[in-house]
Amino acid sequence: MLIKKAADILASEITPKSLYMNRRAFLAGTAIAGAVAVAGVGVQEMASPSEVVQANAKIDGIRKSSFSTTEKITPYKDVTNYNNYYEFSTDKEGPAELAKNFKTRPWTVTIDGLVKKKQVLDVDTILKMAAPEERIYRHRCVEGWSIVVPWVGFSLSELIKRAEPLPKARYVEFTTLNDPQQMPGLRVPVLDWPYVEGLRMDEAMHPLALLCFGMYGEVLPNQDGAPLRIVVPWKYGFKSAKAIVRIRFTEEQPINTWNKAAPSEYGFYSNVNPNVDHPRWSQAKERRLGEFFKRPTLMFNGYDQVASLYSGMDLKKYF
Ligand SMILES: Nc1nc2c(c(=O)[nH]1)N[C@H]1C(S)=C(S)[C@@H](COP(=O)(O)O)O[C@H]1N2
Ligand SMILES: [Mo]
Repeated sequence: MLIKKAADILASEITPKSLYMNRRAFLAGTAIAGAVAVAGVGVQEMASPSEVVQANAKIDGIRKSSFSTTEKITPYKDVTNYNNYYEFSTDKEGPAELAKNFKTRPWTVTIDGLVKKKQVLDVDTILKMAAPEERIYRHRCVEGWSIVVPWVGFSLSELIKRAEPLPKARYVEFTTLNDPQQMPGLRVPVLDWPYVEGLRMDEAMHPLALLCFGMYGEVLPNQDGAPLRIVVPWKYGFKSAKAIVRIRFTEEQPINTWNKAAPSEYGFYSNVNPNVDHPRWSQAKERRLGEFFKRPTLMFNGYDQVASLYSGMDLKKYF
């Protein structure tokens, strides 16, 4: 997306000193955030020392889902070697290699904000909340490519309802891990880290919104967002945050990272919409990874069942 900007910053602005200072500020910040989280939140299920997860480990007991498309599945090697994951690299071929040794255990997710049950949950506790389903979804990147992926997970609503949001909670915010030791892209100020995304509560509660921890029958590869990510198939790919560590319930609309970076190009809603061009390119067509000819992009990426969430909204204004 902002690759040119990243290259410019890289060439001109980063000095070893500024990197060093950023890193110190980061370390101080996490120490404080950690203390606040433990003091202010009922730690119900703190990380039990979970075992290391093997890459490509099979997930047992996966059910099929009626939400799956019957379209041709994109080859695994394409989906796992062409990734947007700026915490590792702005180069799409980069994350596969750079995320190889990323540690996904122990891993906790902080649930906070406007909920009855503020808590810090071990990721393995979350994975046991509901039976895993295979959801074969179309996935459309704002940049014009798309993939069809057999994700594994369950509806995000399963987690949300257990957290018991307060009536005031109107939005859900997702935050990605911010660990520059492990994620080299975080040392480049191409985005305002950490990566933050959000959904309106009714979007997050829609059964299609997936809390995802696997693909192709196996645990998520690191470059695709292990150990836990969101997949919102009717929205452009950047709404689907990877490696999430915090789920916060808010009254105000969250400020999502890409909207902050380029508000005229990336909105909060970002529903797939062939009729609303990106300021720098058309969104009318897309290219499936591994295919040559482009195909038309469908409204809501073909997920018409979400249309009622937006009835009465001007989707050109709320892009
Ligand atoms: N934390 C984080 N999540 C992210 C991104 C990112 O850079 N960082 N990129 C987004 C974009 S632009 C896309 S298209 C999808 C890509 O997911 P995939 O690599 O599994 O295909 O992840 C999204 N989630
Ligand atoms: Mo994307």
